[in-house]
Amino acid sequence: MHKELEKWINKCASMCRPDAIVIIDGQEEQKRQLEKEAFSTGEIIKLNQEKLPGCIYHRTHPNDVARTEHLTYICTKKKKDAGPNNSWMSPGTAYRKAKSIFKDSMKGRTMYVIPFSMGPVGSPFSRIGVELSDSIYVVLNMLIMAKVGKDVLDYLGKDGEFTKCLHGKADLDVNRRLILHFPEDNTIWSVGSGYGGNVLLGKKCLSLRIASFLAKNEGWLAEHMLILGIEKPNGRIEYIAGAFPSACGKTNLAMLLPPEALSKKGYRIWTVGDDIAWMRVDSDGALWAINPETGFFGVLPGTNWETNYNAMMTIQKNAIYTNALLKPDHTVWWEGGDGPPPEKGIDWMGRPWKPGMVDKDGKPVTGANPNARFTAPISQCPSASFRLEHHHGVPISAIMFGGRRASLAPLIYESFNWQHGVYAGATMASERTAAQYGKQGEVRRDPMAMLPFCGYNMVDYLSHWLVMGKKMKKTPKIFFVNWFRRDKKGEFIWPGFRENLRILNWILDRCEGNVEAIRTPLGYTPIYEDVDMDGLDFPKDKWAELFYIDKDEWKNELKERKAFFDIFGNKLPEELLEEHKAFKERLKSL
Ligand code: GTP
Ligand code: SPV
Ligand code: MN
Repeated sequence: MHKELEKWINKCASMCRPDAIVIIDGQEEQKRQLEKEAFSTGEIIKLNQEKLPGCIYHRTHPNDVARTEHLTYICTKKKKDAGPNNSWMSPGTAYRKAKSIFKDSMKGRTMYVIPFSMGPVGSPFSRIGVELSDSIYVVLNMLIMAKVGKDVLDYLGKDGEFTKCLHGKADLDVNRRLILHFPEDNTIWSVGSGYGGNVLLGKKCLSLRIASFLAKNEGWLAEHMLILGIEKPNGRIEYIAGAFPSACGKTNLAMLLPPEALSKKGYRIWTVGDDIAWMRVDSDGALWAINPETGFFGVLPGTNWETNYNAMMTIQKNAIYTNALLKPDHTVWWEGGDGPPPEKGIDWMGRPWKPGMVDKDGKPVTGANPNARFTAPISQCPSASFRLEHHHGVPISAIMFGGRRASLAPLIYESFNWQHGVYAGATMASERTAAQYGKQGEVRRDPMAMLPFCGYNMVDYLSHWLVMGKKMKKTPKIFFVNWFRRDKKGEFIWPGFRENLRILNWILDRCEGNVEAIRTPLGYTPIYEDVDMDGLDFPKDKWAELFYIDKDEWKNELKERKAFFDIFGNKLPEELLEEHKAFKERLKSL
């Protein structure tokens, strides 16, 4: 066995004092055994096996339903290495605080050892981690989300490098919850939570926070991005990566079903990933990306056969449903799901529920939590790409940045060049969603959708993006999208979802030099006639509404951008200030 791994497991065990230690082998039999055990304790509920074969249900603690960004820390020796946007704790303090919570916390429980690979085992793109956890729910999720088991241990050999990931539920007390990252030690400690991104440590913690730190040092990119392939009627497949903040449409876009008129022409979508992209400049000088995950951890509310057919297909079997409404027939429902609400059920907090219920303030009580999620294997998605196992992933033709803005930002614009595109990404802002605790709807700056996920100083991250552009022979074009602009009545102007393919198609046309565009102060925007509207009745005046540039609003936006940049003092790369000034000038001429 791997000496360092053994030593580390023993060290953690002597702190947490589990009754037993079990190594997860990745085999079906062990999985079934663990499920059985979790059914008997009530940790997990078996769903209707006729209607949802292989599916299970779980509720997290009511105070533990989304990532807790305010309890998430980057623990570098020097505070400045975490930067002004991260919560920071010194490694000494962090280990000490967490130790006092971890101490004896696994008494009466089992510690599971989960060896996992993010990315195909053996690919130079991949990274190995080992998660120790006292939660069967975590084990079952990890089995879907990453490559788990004996193969990984074999690959690790006697002295392979791995990220040390320790997770314990402890007593699920929010006051004793810490999500700690030690990039300099290649270590993650998470305690006091049982929810998704806080505890599936291969996901945000390793694949974004730790990986972004490694990527900066090693010259690659770890990003909060979906990856999809668009197959054109001529058979060519071009790949696009896109960064949108949490609950802003990555999963939906990644597995989009082409609108009928386009599908008849031969358009197809191939899903590579819905949340994370690791990208490198490959031997050909182009940017290539892998999705390090093997599963989706997607938002349930709003997902139905109409909005996301492929997701619905994916979750009909072998899926984990978290914090949904449990129906009497042991199937599940959520707000914005299919069909009318059931007459009754048990809500995400375990209470009897009926449609129309209101709380003491008169607000509707939802059956599912707004951040209820499904976990399911990508391989079950009808649009799963055939390149998922490729060690170098897919070549990226274009990058999209996007946010949720009710006004201001147009449906799409193309940046003038890489540097301008980095500026567009750096100044991204979006309305807060249920994926994170905090005031919903509030606009916050979220550069490249990485604000909660960058494992080092954001200003160094932005510089790194500029440097990466110089490393490529040909940089992908960078676009900015906003599916969420609203009209005066508060309705979304653009129908979104599958119709977004029309915009993706324009992106490819621009990459291939097939169409001209309108030069605006923001960047290039599409000529209405160049967008394939076959089968969609979307009149030109509504289109104009989507692209209206409100000068006063933008003036205010400029001020907010400047205030955000000021956080970084004189550290901000000169290039971004240049872009900011140039943009200001262009706006004046409007
Ligand atoms: P994370 O998993 O948190 O990273 O989220 P995500 O970026 O994958 O978001 P997801 O695709 O799950 O979408 C979140 C919400 O946005 C859902 O409620 C969707 O219904 C809604 N949504 C997605 N795409 C569109 C769109 O094109 N238009 C509109 N109006 N809503 C959308
Ligand atoms: C997100 O919030 O961006 C997610 C869900 O993808 S979680 O895994 O909880 O971070
Ligand atoms: Mn995400």
